[in-house]
Amino acid sequence: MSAWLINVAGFVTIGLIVWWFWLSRPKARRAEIERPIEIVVDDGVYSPARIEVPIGQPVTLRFIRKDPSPCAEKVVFDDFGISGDLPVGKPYDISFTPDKPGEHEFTCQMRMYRGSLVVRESS
Ligand SMILES: [Cu+2]
Repeated sequence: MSAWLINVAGFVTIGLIVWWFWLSRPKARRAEIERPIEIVVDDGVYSPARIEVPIGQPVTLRFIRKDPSPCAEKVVFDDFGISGDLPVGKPYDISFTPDKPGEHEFTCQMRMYRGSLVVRESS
């Protein structure tokens, strides 16, 4: 009876290990993709000004605006119909899933700040 129980416990443990690895791996990959990409807004430029992301994967862009001038207030992703009002000195996240390949400009409202989001097609 006790040997049977030990066997069951062994199988349960193996099952848990398999389950853990199968489930934890995709999660780890996801976490990497969803890690925010930080973009500093200061002195008339976005840094970095060019960001590459894979197509069809959720992405979070974290804007950190240091420039208090009203020029830097908005960020607009024309091609995706997304815009945001950036607070000064406080991170502001824009999360979306880029579904259009190619290079997409993002700018401030007056198009003085300019950056580009490059959406790579999966190979
Ligand atoms: Cu501007």
